[in-house]
Parts: sequence; structure tokens; C-alpha cells
Amino acid sequence: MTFPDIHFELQGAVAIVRLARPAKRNAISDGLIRTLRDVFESMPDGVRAVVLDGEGDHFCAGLDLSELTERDAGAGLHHSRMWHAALETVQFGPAPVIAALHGAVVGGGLELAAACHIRVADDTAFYSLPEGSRGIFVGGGGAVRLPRLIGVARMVDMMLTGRTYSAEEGQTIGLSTYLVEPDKGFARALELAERIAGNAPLTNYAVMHVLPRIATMAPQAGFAVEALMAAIAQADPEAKARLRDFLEKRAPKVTRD
Ligand code: 1HE
Repeated sequence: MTFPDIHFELQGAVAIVRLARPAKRNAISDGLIRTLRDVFESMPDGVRAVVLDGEGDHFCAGLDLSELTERDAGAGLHHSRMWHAALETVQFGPAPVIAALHGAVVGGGLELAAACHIRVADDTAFYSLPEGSRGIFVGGGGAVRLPRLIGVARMVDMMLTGRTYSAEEGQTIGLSTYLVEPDKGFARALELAERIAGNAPLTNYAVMHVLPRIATMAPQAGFAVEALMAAIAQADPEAKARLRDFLEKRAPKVTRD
């Protein structure tokens, strides 16, 4: 499959989606956000994990600011809703998404990274929300997703002061799930994706689609939904086979890495 400004490739059960506008630091134009939605909506059957990467020295410079100058309030509202729809397909699409982050992960680029399930940052990555200094606001779901990762107070500080966090600091505050050496992010993300692709599909589904919903429920409702999901997962033949493999000593034990 070919898409404008995105490279798409399959490696077994892992799909590699690479933002490919390096001359513009992978800034996300209206065309690119639509393409991103199309890529995730048309993911081939059999894809069990996705690696999301950016070509060049930066993961993503955020919104393409050159398109913003002529937009009125109504168009701005629909533009933001378009981002919401696209990033919903990333977060609640067919398979877990592992972002390989390097260089700038800023503005809408950070909003995109926040919609991914795991973020592998190489040492060159840095996080910032320059919206404050540009006179705009987040519009790609960042106001909902980022406080859940780093807390409202940190997001307030980032937006008011333009504070930048390094990849290493990002690990402490909850942005970098993994921290690796420069240029090692893609390889690590792919390794994790291959491991994730080997999980029972129903478990991955529950983690992606049910767990975040439970996390926003009142506890008593959450316990009930957890029990239902647990019952469905354990009844699956895949779970039975995996449990038998462990009990009959064919499956690996849990080890210290
Ligand atoms: C862009 C963009 C962009 C680069 N929109 N064109 N995001 C920002 O405020 C971040 C703005 N970008 C930067 O701060 C820097 O470009 C970077 C730190 C990301 C990279 O620096 P550098 O020195 O490697 O590249 P550069 O020379 O600044 O940029 C190369 C080209 O990309 C240049 O264009 P050229 O025609 O002069 O070659 C830049 O203009 C262009 N470029 N970033 C448009 N963002 C859903 S709402 C989300 C709201 C936001 O995301 S606000 C945050 C926007």
C-alpha cells in the first residue's frame, strides 16, 4: 500500500508506519492527519502490532503551522475534531502501537505520541508544548491524554513556560516508556512489537480497548467490567492452550531480564 507522506511496510505481523515529511520535520498537515487516519483504518488483517516512526532527525514538529493562518473558528473546531478522529484510530485501532521517538516530539507530535501505547525514546528525543508561545491551544486530544500521563500540573507548566523535557526526564515523568541510546529506538520498538504480536489477540484487545475505559470508570463499575473481560479472555481457546503449555512445561518461566 502507498500513502502520501507516510511509508507503510509489513514485517510479518508488525506494521511499520513512518511519517515521511522530513523536510518539514514531519509537521502534520491536514493531508497528513487524514492519511494517518486512513492508514490505521485500512490496516491489513493479521497485523498484531504497529511501530510508528518518523523519518529524519525528528519524530514530529507538531501541527503544520503554515496551514493555520487562514483558518476561522468554525474551521478550527472541525480541524481539531479531525485530529481527534485520526488519533482515536491510533489509540483504539486494530493493534497496539509502539512509537519510536527521536529529536522533536513537540506540540501535535507529542499529542500523537500520547495516543500510542508504548513510547520508546532515544536519547535525542525532547518533549515540548510550544502552543503557548504560538498563541494557540492543544487540539489533538492532548488536553485529555497528557494529564493522564504526566498530571495536569506538569502540562500546565509545559504550556505556560514552554518547558522542554529531555528523553531521560521524560522517563521520570511518564512520557518515555523506554529510554535507549541514539539510533536504537526503532530496533527496540520493533523488538517490543514482535513480542506484543506474540500475545493472545484477545488479551491485547482487552489491554488496548477495555483497560483505559475501566481506568475512567467508577470503581464498582470497573470491577464488574474487569470480571467480565477476565471471564471472556480465560474462556478463549488460545488462553487454554497457553495455560496447558505452561502446566506441561513447554512455556517459558518468568525471568529477570
Ligand atoms: C515547520 C514546522 C511546523 C518545522 N509547521 N513547518 N510546532 C512547533 O511550534 C515546532 C516548530 N518547529 C521547530 O521548532 C523546529 O522546526 C524543530 C525543533 C522541530 C526542528 O528544528 P530544525 O532546525 O531541525 O528545522 P527547521 O529549520 O526549523 O525546519 C525545517 C523546515 O521545516 C522549515 O521550513 P523551510 O521551508 O524553511 O525549510 C520549517 O519552517 C519547517 N517546519 N516545523 C510548519 N510545525 C492539533 S493542534 C497541535 C498544535 C501544535 O502542534 S503547535 C506546535 C507546532
